[in-house]
Amino acid sequence: MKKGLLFLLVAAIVYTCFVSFKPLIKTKKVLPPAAVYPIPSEKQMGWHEMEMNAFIHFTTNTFTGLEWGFGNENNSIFNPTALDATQWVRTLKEAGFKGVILTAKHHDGFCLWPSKYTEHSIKNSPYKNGKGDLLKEVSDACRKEGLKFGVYLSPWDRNRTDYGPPTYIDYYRNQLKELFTNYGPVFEMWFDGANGGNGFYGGANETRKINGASYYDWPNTLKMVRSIQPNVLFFSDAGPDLRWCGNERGTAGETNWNTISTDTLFAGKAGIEKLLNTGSENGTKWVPAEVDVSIRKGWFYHPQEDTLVKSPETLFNIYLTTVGRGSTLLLNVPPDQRGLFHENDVKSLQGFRKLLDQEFKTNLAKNAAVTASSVRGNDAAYKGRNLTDEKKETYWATDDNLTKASFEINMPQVHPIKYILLQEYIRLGQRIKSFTIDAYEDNQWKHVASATTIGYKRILKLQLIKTNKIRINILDSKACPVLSNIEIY
Ligand code: FUL
Repeated sequence: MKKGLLFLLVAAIVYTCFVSFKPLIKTKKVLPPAAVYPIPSEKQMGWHEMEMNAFIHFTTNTFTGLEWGFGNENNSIFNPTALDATQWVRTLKEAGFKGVILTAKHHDGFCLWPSKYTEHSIKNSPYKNGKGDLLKEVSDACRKEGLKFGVYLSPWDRNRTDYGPPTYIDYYRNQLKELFTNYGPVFEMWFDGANGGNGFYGGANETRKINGASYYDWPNTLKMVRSIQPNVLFFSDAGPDLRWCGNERGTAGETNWNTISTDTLFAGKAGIEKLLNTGSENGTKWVPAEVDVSIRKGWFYHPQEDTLVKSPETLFNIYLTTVGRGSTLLLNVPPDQRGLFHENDVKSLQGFRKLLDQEFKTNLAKNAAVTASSVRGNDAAYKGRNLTDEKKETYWATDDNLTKASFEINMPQVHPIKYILLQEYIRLGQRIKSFTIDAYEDNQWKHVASATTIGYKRILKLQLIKTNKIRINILDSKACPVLSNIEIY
């Protein structure tokens, strides 16, 4: 009897400790993988997620037929007759673009806002009898439609007498102050490295080259702009926030590292195109590549190019070689002399949207079962199934010592498949160096693709296959792989 009581007492104590107080007992937590530096800043992360932005090139060139205005254009030629900034922004929004970057001033020096520092501007043009302000019209339209607004202000100015001497830098900075003070938040500032040498320069009509490494004194210019708007992202050949991709054809590198060492780079430096295109595996800074490309042959509208607007299919292929290679697309759509996107451009953008919706209609991997070769600490927090839950904050990860791993997606039914989309969890750094894809078809595994980097997003187009099983083999990685998403179409 006594023994029985003792037993009951012990049982009660054990129960109390291990069952009723269970939430108080700590299970050993598996720590997330350590970041592989450098990693994106919060604002760079936001930019990655935008994926598609638009450029708008508009100035006196639209009326003269030039691509690079000489700087001696008469203000009176700038006269759009039916300008509608809302038509621009809505068309872009409907096509899926998230931000707009407007050429506030191109190389010809003509300003699309009534700058108080020059007479070479919209304020002396017939447009709205000199009362027009396109920075205001476009930034207002963007705010109304929910797109972000950015500016391009050409450092090279072929109109200015003082381009070359240091006083021009004050002029340039004064203009930046106007742009960053008067038009609301600017998400991106685009610094163009171009300098073709010759120009009007206030009547001098000569060639002026500057030292691109030192003339503009970028560090102090950026400091000044950041003191007005700390959240702006600076684009130039050399960053510091976003880099040029090295070409204007719409192709990011097939190997595309978001990392690069910028110490010896500057905007306009020759011979660095290849490096900019691929970035470098061991680069010391996170400076992702942005891909600028025009929907037309030129950056500005020219009527003779109305038949040369890129087709929806070409734009879709550009999407695959930009967003599909982990970059952001910056597609230029230039308004015509009326001040409207031309009908052909609008049609092409609509067709592009249709293609995107059609090709990426149903994600066959959504909620599919995943078997991974390894799961970090066997902890469900890092399970393979995180890859197919369509949540960007969950990810699959392996143990630290692994740089090779694989996972298999099992779909309930066999489907024809054309695209595989993968995303690394880049908040912990870009890691993967090479991977292959196999598909299970005719009772066997078949190799269907090989590639190098993934980064924010990688989309691979496959020869059409029919399968219900896909296997991703990570062959090499800078540290243990950390992937957040797979989609199959
Ligand atoms: C280049 C410029 O020279 C072109 O006119 C255009 O603005 C393009 C986006 O950048 O460097």
